[in-house]
Amino acid sequence: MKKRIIKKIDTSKRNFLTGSATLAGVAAATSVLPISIAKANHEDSDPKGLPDFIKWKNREALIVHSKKGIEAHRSAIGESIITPIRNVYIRNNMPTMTDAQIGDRNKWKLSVEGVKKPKTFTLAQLKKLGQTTIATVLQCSGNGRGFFEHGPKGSQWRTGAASCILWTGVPVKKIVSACGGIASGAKYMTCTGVDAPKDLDPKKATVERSVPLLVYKESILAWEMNGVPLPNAHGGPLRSVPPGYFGINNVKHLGKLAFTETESDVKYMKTSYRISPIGKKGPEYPSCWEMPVKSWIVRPTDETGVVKSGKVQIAGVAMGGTKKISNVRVSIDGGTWKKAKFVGPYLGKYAWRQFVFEANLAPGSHNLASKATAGGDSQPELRYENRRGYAHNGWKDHSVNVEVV
Ligand SMILES: Nc1nc2c(c(=O)[nH]1)N[C@H]1C(S)=C(S)[C@@H](COP(=O)(O)O)O[C@H]1N2
Ligand SMILES: [Mo]
Repeated sequence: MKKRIIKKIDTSKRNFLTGSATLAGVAAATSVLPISIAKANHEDSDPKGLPDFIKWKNREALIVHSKKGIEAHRSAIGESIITPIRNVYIRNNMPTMTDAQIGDRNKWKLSVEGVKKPKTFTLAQLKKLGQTTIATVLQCSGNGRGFFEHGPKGSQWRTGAASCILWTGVPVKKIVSACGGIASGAKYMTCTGVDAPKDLDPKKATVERSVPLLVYKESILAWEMNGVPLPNAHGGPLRSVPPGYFGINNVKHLGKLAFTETESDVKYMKTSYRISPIGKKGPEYPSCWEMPVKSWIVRPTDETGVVKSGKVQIAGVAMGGTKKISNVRVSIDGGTWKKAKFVGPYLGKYAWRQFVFEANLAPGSHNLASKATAGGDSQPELRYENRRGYAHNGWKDHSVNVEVV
């Protein structure tokens, strides 16, 4: 096993603020406190630098799979409940919109359709309708894909295409009432991003996602993330947040909110993000919607350095998707389970819950695993094999092996 080096980040070096950082990006970057995290062994696994549009992010915390897929190291997401923006993963189907494309943020337009009185709002007008703050887990449907053995296409995420975010924005309910209510016959809330480059076929490039209608009651359209204006890279100036639903349904650069009788027929709804058996695909398979219960250990891991025998704090995060987490159990021997303690604040059922289990570890190899329960569902031992490696919540693959000395 490779030894990882712990390194204190020198926050006096503000050179991440140069380059193409946007105003919101700068705000995001400077809003975090100095932290100490594990430095990856970049030599073999991770030689790439950060792409220009996220130069302000925390290079030490991230694994760069490609320009469109950047995840956080296991030890870089969960030490405090809210994930610092500089450590939050990026998944782009389409390129992040630039300041020039976005223009004046307050004049950003959102059209609302499938309501009694369709309207177009500017962001400034939306801000006058109401505001709230919610904590949710943002997680890519493919988080954990790297554990599948059949080699599914896409970023080989392990645990780090996930984060816990505080979003501020307007409840969709408020928009609905400002538009006289939902038109009759609607069965879905459909959100459309306007990031697709104009020269591409809109049916193939538009990120448009439908979720079951009632999700609107809990959803917000957010313009702030962890207390700063939503950075372009995370979908600024406006993004939909349907709590408990996989990342893809959290549409960035939101230009349209519609209540529709049918699901969108764009590729990203119809055929992509469908959980199908290996070798099969098509719109008849379930969409990546609600996230299943899941947990994983963030410390100790093989990234956090040498573990000394004796009392060890095993810490992790647990999420219930749309359900409240009821308990987390930890095993230090790959099979016997004991209850872990919840620590940190309860930020509502859509946030994740930090847990700690105090173990007595003898020298030698240990397999540390966690298993969460929410709304009566417990994590399965094994992954559900599927073509694109979606929705992995099996506890075994997510366990960690540590060497105790
Ligand atoms: N408009 C738009 N929305 C989008 C995407 C995109 O490319 N364009 N990517 C989706 C995917 S697959 C995920 S996992 C999340 C990633 O959000 P993040 O990059 O802010 O972490 O945004 C989703 N919303
Ligand atoms: Mo995703």
